[in-house]
Amino acid sequence: MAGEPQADCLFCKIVTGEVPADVVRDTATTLAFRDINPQAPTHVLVIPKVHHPDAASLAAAEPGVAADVLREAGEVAKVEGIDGSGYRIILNTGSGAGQTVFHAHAHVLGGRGFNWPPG
Ligand code: IU
Repeated sequence: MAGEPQADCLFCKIVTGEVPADVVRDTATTLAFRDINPQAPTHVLVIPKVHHPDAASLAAAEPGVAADVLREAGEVAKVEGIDGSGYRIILNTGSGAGQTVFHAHAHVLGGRGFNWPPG
């Protein structure tokens, strides 16, 4: 059922603590932790604690939690000190766009320059 933990989902296991993560922030509805393969000096993932396969599905089913994820992305940028110089919030959606983990997550990237359009 949408929103329920999935036994085979890595990020659900990080939420329960079954799989360890370097946690940056923890709220009632979200968890923020460092990406294991950072693409920038700061690279943090913000996930909802509920399981939805991508950000659009999350927003459709639980818009309040989707808003929590975006708000937390901004809080992460502040505590990591990248809010002044600018940062990226990235929501890869679908394998063709590079999504590899099908539990909604926002990448928060900063601490270096970025190109446009993105690769
Ligand atoms: P993507 O948007 O689905 O491609 O992002 C998934 C991210 O999850 C990716 O940047 C991975 O490096 C990251 N990740 C992680 O932090 N810990 C893990 O155990 C695994 C992937 I697997």
